[in-house]
Formats: sequence, C-alpha cells, structure tokens
Amino acid sequence: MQNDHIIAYVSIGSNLGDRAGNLLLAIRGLLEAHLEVCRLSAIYETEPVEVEEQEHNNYLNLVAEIRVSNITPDQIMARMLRVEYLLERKEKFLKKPRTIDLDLLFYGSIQCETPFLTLPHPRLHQRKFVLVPLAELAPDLVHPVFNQTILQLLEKTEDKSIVKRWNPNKGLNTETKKILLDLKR
Ligand code: PH2
Ligand code: MG
Ligand code: MG
Repeated sequence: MQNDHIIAYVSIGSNLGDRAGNLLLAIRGLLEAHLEVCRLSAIYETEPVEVEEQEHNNYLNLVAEIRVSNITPDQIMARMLRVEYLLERKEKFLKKPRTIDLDLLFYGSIQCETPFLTLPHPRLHQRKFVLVPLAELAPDLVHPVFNQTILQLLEKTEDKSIVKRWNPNKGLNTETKKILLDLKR
C-alpha cells in the first residue's frame, strides 16, 4: 500500500490578538502534529459571518492543504482540536485574548456524518471566507454532495460578505511604511 495518501483541506481563522501570528502558530501546530502541510492559500481579511452582534472584529482566514496517510478523519480532528487547545491554553497564561479556529473542510472526497464531524464541512458552500482561499488551491475540486467544483460554488454562493487579500502593512503608521519601502529599494 504505497502512495495511499489523501489530500485534505483545513480552514484556519483568527479574529483576536495577533491574528496573523495565530495563523502561523496553528500551521506550526499542524506540522508538529505530523500533519504534512503542503500548500497554503494567501491570507484574507474577512468580514465576520454567522456571529453574535458584539463580535465584530474582522477575521484573518486561510486554507491549508495537508497530505495524510494512515489516519482517519476523526484522528485528524482530534489533532486539530489539540492544536486549538494548546494555543488557547497559552492565551490564558498570557492573559491575552486570542482565538484560533481550525475546521476540516475535505478529506479526499469522503462523505461522513457523525455527531463530531460532518464531511465535507456542511457550511463551506455558504462561506466566502472558505471558498475564496480554497478556490486558490483547488478551483476544480468537485464537492461530492453538490457535484460542483469549488469555483462553481464560489460563483453561486449567496454569501455577500467582504473577503479581500490581507495587507499586512495596512495598520502601520506612515513613518514605518516609509522605512519598509526604503528597505525594498
Ligand atoms: N468563523 C466562524 C464564524 N464566522 N467569519 C469569518 N469571516 N471567518 C471565520 O473564520 C468565521 C466567521 C466560526 O468558526
Ligand atoms: Mg469554524
Ligand atoms: Mg471549529
């Protein structure tokens, strides 16, 4: 049984604290959990959807492609939950708010429904913050329930929320921007 690896996709989001730093820590956590991250989408700044009124911070989101073998979707979920837990635990220690959310979107083209895990992720077609970065990595991936590609789902989605490429320098003051520009020359 060689080359029996499966490609899976994970959505990663953070809307508190050092959001980009949290994404990177989550990616490192996946690698440390022996989930081989092979490709990453760009980072997007996204308007929160399906959230309580008071939680209005923009998210940073990306999608990671991971390559796995000899592991069940439940085991991947358990490892992802552990990554979340380890990051949240550091948060309490540092008394700083921060959140990180890891969601399993696809595990090959497997369909499953348990109390803990539904695959493909049951709301991914309603979420531009998932479809836009996923379309970057896998535009032609066919969703096994809808029989449509990611690109087709993106074109049809009713989600009108704002999703744009994250600009890491946007929050910097003009003096810092000038220094960074000079460094690039
Ligand atoms: N995650 C949620 C709810 N809403 N909105 C955006 N833009 N990005 C997210 O990652 C996100 C969300 C629950 O996990
Ligand atoms: Mg989520
Ligand atoms: Mg989650």
